[in-house]
Amino acid sequence: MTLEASLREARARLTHARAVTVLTGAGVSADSGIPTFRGADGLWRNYRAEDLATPDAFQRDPTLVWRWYNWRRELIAATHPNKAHDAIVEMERRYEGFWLITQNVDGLHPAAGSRKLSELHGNIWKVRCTACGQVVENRDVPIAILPMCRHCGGLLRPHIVWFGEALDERDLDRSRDAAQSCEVMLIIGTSGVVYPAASLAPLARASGAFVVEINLDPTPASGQVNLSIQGRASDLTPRLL
Ligand code: BV8
Ligand code: ZN
Repeated sequence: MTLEASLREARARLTHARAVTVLTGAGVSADSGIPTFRGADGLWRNYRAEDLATPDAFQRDPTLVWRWYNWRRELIAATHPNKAHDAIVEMERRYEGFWLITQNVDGLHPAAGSRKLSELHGNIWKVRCTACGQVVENRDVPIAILPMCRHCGGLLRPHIVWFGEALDERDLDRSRDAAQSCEVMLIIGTSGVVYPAASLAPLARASGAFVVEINLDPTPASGQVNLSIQGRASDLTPRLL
């Protein structure tokens, strides 16, 4: 099917939909200049996820982990939402039943104006106290290392879900509900390898949704969706409106 035909089919499905759910990954922020995780310019290229985005790494060397997150804060602070983020905000306005599920921690979706969203893996602009659990927003670039809790003096960590850590149950429940109740699910810019986020598209499909993937490269999900459209999220997402 040509690109034009695929976009036409996706638009037709969206026109008749009452409820739409969107799932995004790092590919939706790539055109804002934020490197993805597993692509050629991937974030993990210089670091291995296992070395840094884990509770053990933070336990072992919190300074190294905070240095890595400061590097990402500086990177992200210089970026802005792109046309893909804006198009998703427009969808939130158009559909009475709308939910956005993002795996991204860069905060570009709320910055663009998305409100009906779950940040499944947390948000780089929030910190959590390892002692009292208080979560606060902190936009220092860089954040002074090692940051301590104003409330109790405990060590602060990024409010981000690391590998081996459980996702927030409410976020997961809300996301599963949004996957099961939508007529159309858009999967945009994710390699579909990280669980449990990667289980949401099959869940939507099994619940009868028409699932559309927009991604630069084929992914393990490409064969399982109803429509797989290859291209840049910032180019294709606005063309779905
Ligand atoms: C958990 C935080 C259990 C760090 C991240 C089976 C079931 C359950 C768990 C597992 C399982 N198998 C393995 C696991 C463990 C693990 C996992 O899934 N591992 C994978 C690697 C195999 N899962 C976990 O550990 C999760 N926790 O399950 O805990 C548990 C339960 C109860 C009690 C205790 C424990 C936690 C997962 C969260 C991990 N945290 N990040 C940080 O970000 O600082 S994951 C990390 O990968 C990022 O958050 C990112 O969001 C996520 C997914 O990556 P993508 O967004 O897809 O990015 P990627 O680069 O991979 O792909 C980008 C895509 O975009 C590419 O396809 C590319 O082609 C495309 N693209 C590029 N440019 C563009 C584009 N597309 C469009 N336009 C463009 N311009
Ligand atoms: Zn505290």
